[in-house]
Amino acid sequence: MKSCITISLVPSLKGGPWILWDSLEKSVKESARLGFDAIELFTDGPQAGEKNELRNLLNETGLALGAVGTGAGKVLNGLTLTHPDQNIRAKAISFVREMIDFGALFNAPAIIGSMQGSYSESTSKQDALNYLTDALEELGDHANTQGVSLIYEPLNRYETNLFNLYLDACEFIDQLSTNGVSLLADLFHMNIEEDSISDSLQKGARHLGHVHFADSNRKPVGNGHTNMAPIATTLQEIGYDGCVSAEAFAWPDPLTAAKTTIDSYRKFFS
Ligand code: LER
Ligand code: MN
Repeated sequence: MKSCITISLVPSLKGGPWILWDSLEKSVKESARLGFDAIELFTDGPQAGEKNELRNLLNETGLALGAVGTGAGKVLNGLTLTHPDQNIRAKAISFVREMIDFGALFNAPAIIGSMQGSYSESTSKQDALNYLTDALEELGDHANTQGVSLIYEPLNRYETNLFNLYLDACEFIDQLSTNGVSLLADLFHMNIEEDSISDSLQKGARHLGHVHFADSNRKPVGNGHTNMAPIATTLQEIGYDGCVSAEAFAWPDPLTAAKTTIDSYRKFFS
């Protein structure tokens, strides 16, 4: 497994669940200094920093790019893959495509979290699921051509009404034709929704592609009441070898949050 930490390059979203908020250079260097293996980037689009800055920083520090988030497509631009307006769905697909290409330059998958949207009065559940299926088929195949996977993330009930449970999302992925999509287990969302996080991870190990590492209250692991030891044991038992990526509030401040996270990672995973 790889220890990974989120870096947001979108200051207007301050207060969101990302740990480091400084410039790309400062955040990458701080992640390396603390001993993380990888970073996960949240950007406003398919670029980070100046030209070649990200590649140079990754080369210099030896860190990997673990994943790129696509949520800015929704939060900043109002796009979702299940929007009732066909034009907006098309723009959402283009945005995710560009994010896949951006991540692929560094061998990193893109994550579809809030970009999945929700069904509503103007889109039936079945229509939304059809739109999501079409988008994931197209984008999963596209990710394959770029040599990366596409990561789909079930979210808690307050953020989507499409898939809240990890195993429901597994069944949904099973019936896709593309093999380009894997799943994200966000331990914060799972703490709200699952009967047992460990059981779900065990039963759905076949699709696990990324983990968001946060405590019950979305603070860095160690500040809440999630029982992390059995979850870590399960991840080891199922042979998960991807990123354990801290997507949590920068509580009480970014540097303390980063330090708490790496300490917790070492406590549970080494
Ligand atoms: C994204 O990874 C996520 O977990 C969402 O809660 C962001 O809104
Ligand atoms: Mn997440």
